[in-house]
Amino acid sequence: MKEKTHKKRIFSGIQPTNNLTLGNYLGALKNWSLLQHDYDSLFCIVDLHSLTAIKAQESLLENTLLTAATYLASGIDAKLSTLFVQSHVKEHTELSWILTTIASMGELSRMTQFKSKTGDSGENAKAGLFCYPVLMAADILAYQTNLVPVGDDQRQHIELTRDLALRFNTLKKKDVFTIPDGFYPKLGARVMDLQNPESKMSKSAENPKGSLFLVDTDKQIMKKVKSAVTDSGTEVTPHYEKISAGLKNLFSIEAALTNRALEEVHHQYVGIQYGKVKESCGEVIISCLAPLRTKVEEYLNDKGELINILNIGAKKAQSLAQHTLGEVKKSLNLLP
Ligand code: AQP
Repeated sequence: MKEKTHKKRIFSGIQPTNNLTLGNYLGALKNWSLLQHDYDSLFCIVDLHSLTAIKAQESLLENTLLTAATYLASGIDAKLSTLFVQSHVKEHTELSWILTTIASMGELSRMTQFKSKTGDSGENAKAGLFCYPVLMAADILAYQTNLVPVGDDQRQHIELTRDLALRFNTLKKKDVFTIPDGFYPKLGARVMDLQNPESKMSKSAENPKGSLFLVDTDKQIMKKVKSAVTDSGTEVTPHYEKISAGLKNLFSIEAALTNRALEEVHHQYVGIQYGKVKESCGEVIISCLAPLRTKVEEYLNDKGELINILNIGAKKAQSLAQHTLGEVKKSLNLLP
């Protein structure tokens, strides 16, 4: 049960598997920096999750600091929010184990992210990827979270988290866990890959040309936007339904970055040649990402301060998680 606090609580995290993308920014970070003013906010760098991407382990340390710098550069204020690294709070893994005892093989094997990340690896599919959503549920439930601001791809994991929390509460006939809700942005909840607009933009996509990284230079951004896949047409038509997924993606990105309605952005481009649309959209993206990139570099220049912020955050987070774990263990009759 939650300790007395005036504000509702939000929790969210990003895996430090690589440089963060524009998808991570629009689906998660941009929202977080707005919500932190109204909620008791915890933002985690979920490094243990990224161990499931074996390749990511090579640069985990650098990417953890880069992710922390990106959180701060996106407007997360360490004085308002608790910013910390998942592996610094051991209660996440402890609670994860407890939750695996009530999660079913059936529900975990239905997770689309597990299916897409394991592909046809069959018996070689890693158990860590299978249990990934349970660790995510533990991350959220350890803090008696009310709201989880994430992108659209996380809906299924949030549903599972709610199911596990409800199941545990029902089994123990007690509200041990707060039941969290997902919070999805109206625009930018699913930024698509520029080269394959049927798939979402990802940090660890095989083809980096389809992902706009927050550390990309102006030149790289413009090059990627100019080579974004659209369709065989030449200029934007007034019928939105007839527009290709690639163009819709560019319009949605521009709308989300400039806080305008999608219809307004589409309308502005009706009758304009695709080449010009891409150039203009590229300029908007550059004008938003360039200042962010400069701030990331500034934060990275003082790694000591970054580590200090993360240590303070871990202490605050751990005291909250310990409280929940205490209640959980009591309800399970584990000897104190
Ligand atoms: N394309 C996207 N559009 C909108 N939101 C997105 N998010 C991720 N991609 C998009 C949101 O960013 C947060 C990061 O989640 P994560 O790092 O835990 O893992 P993910 O969802 O699997 O993100 P990636 O970028 O695709 O990472 P990799 O390649 O490492 O698996 C979440 O809130 C997510 O919704």
